Amino acid sequence: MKPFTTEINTENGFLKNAHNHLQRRLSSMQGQYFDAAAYDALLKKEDTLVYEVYENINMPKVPGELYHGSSIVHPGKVGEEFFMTKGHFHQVLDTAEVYSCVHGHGYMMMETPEGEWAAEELKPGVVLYVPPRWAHRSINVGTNDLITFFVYPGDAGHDYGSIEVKGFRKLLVERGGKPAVIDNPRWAGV
Ligand code: PAN
Ligand code: ZN
Repeated sequence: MKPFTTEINTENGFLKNAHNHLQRRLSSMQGQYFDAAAYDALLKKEDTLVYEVYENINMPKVPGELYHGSSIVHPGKVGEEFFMTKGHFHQVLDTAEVYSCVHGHGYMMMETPEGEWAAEELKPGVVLYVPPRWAHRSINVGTNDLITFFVYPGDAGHDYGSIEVKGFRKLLVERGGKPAVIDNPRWAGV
């Protein structure tokens, strides 16, 4: 493989020459938002685009490679809960990831299989290190697109399994006009 460049548009997150463009609409996030009635009502109106990812993943799936790209979470809410990515553990749990925020305002919600959790604020200039073993989900709490640039090892893979079933332990919702962390009522054992 030869060196190559791509170019990120810091206003809209578009990654020129990206190998892959993924779009996730509300309909592909069934069961992910805690307010099911609000989800159904919103989906009835429109199958809104929630987030997009431009990625360079055409390299071999080996630890020495670095998959990278941009993630754009559009602004919006389902009930009180902010628009967010599905979120995942890495399939190879012992792999880390770096996120750099280039636009907008959000949080990264994170947790380990052992029950630790953390929510770090994302705003332009912030570089976040997601250590090995920490599941991660980007959440847009602002009124503009939340745009991040991410880099992770080529062998990491994605494990959506447990999060699709019960979500993260904590949710980020709007309370009194501000983002607030609450317990996820759907989380098994709660
Ligand atoms: C990112 C994420 C991206 C979309 O590339 O995959 O932000 O989020 P979901 O994969 O949770 O839908 C990353 O963390 N890769 O490892
Ligand atoms: Zn990841």
